[in-house]
Amino acid sequence: MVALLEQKRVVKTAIPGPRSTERHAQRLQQVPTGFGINLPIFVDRADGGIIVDVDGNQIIDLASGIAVTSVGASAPAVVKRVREQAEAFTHTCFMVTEYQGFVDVAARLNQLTPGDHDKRTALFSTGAEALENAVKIARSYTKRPAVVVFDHAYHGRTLMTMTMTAKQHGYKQGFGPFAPEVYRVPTAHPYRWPGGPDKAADEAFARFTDVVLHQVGAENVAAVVAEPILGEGGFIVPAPGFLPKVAEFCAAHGIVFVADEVQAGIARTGAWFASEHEGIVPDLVCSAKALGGGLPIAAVTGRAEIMNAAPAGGLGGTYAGNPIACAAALGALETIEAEGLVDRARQIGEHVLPQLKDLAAAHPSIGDVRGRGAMLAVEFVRPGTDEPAPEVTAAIARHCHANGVLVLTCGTYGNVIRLLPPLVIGFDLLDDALAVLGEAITAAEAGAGAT
Ligand code: PLZ
Repeated sequence: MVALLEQKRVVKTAIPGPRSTERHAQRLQQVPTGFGINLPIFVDRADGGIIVDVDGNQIIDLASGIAVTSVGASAPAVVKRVREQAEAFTHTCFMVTEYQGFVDVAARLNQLTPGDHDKRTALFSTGAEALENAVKIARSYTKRPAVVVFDHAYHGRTLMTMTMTAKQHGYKQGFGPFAPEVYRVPTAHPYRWPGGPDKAADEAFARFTDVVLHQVGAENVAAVVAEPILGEGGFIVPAPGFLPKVAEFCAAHGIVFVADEVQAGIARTGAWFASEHEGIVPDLVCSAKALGGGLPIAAVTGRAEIMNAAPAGGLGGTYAGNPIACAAALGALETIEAEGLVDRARQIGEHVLPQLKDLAAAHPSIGDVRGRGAMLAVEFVRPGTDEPAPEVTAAIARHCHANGVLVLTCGTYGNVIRLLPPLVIGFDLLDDALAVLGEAITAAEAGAGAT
């Protein structure tokens, strides 16, 4: 992996610096405030583990544009294929005339997703669109209306996926009424399960079956939609055994089990798909984000008989599987294979998780550290309790940002720092970023103690 940019953290100005600050002020005159902003810096270039802003700061990227640029933000194979495709043609609409890239991406996903049954793949542009279509397909196949989702779930910002998303503030407030026939059940959250982590899988599954059988009626459920690791909701790894049982229950009741692998899929967790860690073979898999290596593309992949249930003309979209996005996806998948990035994600986890555990041992504000591969998180609480500490978390993120490390927060309670580095990042950069994170935690704990 040859990064074009110098892979080194360099803080030249305050972050955000004067140029970014000026441009941000212009943005506020042009763009609605409904778009949030994590770190208001304007980006000049990005590659490997480094983002260069317009003030010349070199910032360590622990966000990857929310798990998108796993192969780096300008991976050569992506750039080359995108350039060649743009020169050949930019668009035809796959429903108007056909092109090879769409079929090639579908074939790759049919092969890479869990299970060796006969599969089909439908391509779209965004993760939310993939989830919307998974629900449409499941309803067509089962001829049932209901969709079951989990606490802490995030599935998107469109009407259906916003309804399926758990967290109100930041995603749903003021945007209702929501779509009907969406039912929510607890997820087996080991850290926050009232009966403790050992009981989480069995008790959450008991609650799931109770709701599905007695409140909804299994015969009315088209799909159960689950993130194998919950992303925006707090990087929650469900207690082992919970999701396999849910998938088994779905199979027994003719319910389509949909894995939302939009954030966790495509090598991020040290497997091509996070479902693999528990041997789950979902009926449908939604992927997006890292699939496109930075260009917008999303997919629903699944059992041929389910995928083919939607009537002809029932699926599509003007830009669904756009040729340039397909070229980028082929470049991203090629890069993941050529550079061994599935293994690399696992190695990142093996390298970083012990360091996060050391931080947890040293810092009373850390309640939990968790994750798989390069999808890792630290949850902050008031010392000695499990009460969320979102303001401490925000202070830690601010400190990291000011010192040239881009981290993102997440979680239903806003008290989780998540680490989503590009998989091509060097270990030296990761270690540097973790040192900054450690300093940030020390400073925030001192600040919290002082107030
Ligand atoms: N499913 C599991 O993580 C997108 C959201 C950013 P889109 N997550 C980032 C924000 O605040 O808007 C996501 C996800 C999971 C679906 C989606 C939706 O994917 O490509 O953002 O539509």
